[in-house]
Amino acid sequence: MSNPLITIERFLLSQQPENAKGDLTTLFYDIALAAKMIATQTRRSALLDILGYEGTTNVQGERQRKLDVYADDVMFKLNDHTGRLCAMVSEERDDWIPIPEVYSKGHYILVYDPLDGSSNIDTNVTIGTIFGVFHTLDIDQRGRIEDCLRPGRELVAAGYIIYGTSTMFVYSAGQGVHGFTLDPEIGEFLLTHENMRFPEKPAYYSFNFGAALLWEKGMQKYAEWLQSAPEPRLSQRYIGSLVADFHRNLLYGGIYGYPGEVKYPNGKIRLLYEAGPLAFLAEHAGGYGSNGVTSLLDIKPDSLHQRTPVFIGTRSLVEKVEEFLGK
Ligand code: AFP
Repeated sequence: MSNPLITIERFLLSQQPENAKGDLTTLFYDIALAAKMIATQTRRSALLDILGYEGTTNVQGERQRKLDVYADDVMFKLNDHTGRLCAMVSEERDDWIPIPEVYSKGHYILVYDPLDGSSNIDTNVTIGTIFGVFHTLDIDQRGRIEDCLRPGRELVAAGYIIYGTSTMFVYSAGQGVHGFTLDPEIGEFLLTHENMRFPEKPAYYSFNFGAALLWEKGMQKYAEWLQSAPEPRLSQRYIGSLVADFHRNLLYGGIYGYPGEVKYPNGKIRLLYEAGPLAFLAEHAGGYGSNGVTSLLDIKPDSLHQRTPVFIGTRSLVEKVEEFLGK
């Protein structure tokens, strides 16, 4: 018998606890809608002549591209008025985002990187959106900075959207990691990857070896180990687009790493809305995310856009980094 066709809506409803109000379910549904809008624009971007720099600089000091701005706008506008959120944090905005007073507020905080890997856009390389969801600390308040500065361990859900040869929505609300593929003809996400787990035997490692001479000794030794010790031999694959590298390693097994180095002494990846949500997904798929010393999920950010070294993927490979960096 062939597999049943299950839409994202049907799957989300089937996962919803009986007494739940459905706020989280509808939040996911709106993020899936954002995914469709961003995917459509991404596919048409060259045609619409919107590629190129926007001319503004975001909080990371990186030049924003028009698609980043569009993706940020879509995420914000689909979520500010729904009454489900009490705050948001976006990679593209300096400060946390309160819900406008004219709208009612809800219990959740949404943190997101609307378009990660945007330096790859002009070359048609896969990019992604990352998001995480926290519950408010005080249900009677409208949302405060302390609701946003939270360790990944307190996430109630996380996910990413990957804009590749197909568009996929991957999420976990703590009961497995599930992936849906967009059928562009009918505009629906269909369940294609139920209960994703890192395979036992990894296949890949993903580091920017262009920076290897700038890494600390322990990191260089780990790289040597990766290149010589594992059986069967691992292959190197590095896209330089976090979601794409993470997604491939989730499907085939492997590790993505961005250590500290001279240009980025604390690593390049952001803790709150990139490393934390992906570490949450990794743990729910049998993997692990670390800063080289401790779980990424146990680090409470001091600031919204804090960076961290990241090692994430197959548990045994990530634990090995901790061993080498601890030596
Ligand atoms: P951009 O959004 O500027 O393309 O950065 C992407 C990213 O944060 C992450 O997705 C990549 O893994 C990493 O940077 C690549 O950085 P390097 O080019 O230094 O390897």
